[in-house]
Amino acid sequence: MRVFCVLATALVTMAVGVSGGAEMLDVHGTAHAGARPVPDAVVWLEVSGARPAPASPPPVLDQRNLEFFPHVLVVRVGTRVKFPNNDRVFHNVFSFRDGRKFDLGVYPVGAVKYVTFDRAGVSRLFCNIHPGMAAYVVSVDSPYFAASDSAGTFTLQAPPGRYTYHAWRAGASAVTGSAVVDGTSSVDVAWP
Ligand SMILES: [Cu+2]
Repeated sequence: MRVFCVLATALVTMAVGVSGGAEMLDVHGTAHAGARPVPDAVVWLEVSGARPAPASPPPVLDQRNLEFFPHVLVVRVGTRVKFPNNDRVFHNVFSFRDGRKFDLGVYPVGAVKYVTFDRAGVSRLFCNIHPGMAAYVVSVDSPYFAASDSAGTFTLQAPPGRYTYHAWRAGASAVTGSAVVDGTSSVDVAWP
């Protein structure tokens, strides 16, 4: 019984977090293209005058087994992203086309480098040693965002209200729509 109470309290705390005095609710959603689920879709809620990102451990875009992980990382504008080499071989990370342009050079196993994504946009990342390595960093001008999992589902946290959402996925046009955050409504993100 005691274990159950502790667990129940933990679940409630997770579902209704408090951030800077504003109540935050979970919003669940699915991303799909026709009937097919879309993994690695990025969804964010439009806000004006959002407060600066709180200090937190930097999100990680890892290098291991000759891959970047995650394949798609979504961060808020101004976020410093950590790029460790946790593989068994040298890697390089560069982005030259869109978004944040940089080249971290070739670096050895165990080394860590950082990039701050200071503007909204999509950065395409590659390794100049391994042509098969590719990833995206999507930086959004909102504190309320999520990326979909392999089943196309996602959960983001936001204060209650009505929002416009934006959604991105690789190789398709961005879509937009309305989202209600009330603790029960879900968000359906659909590409044709
Ligand atoms: Cu590489």
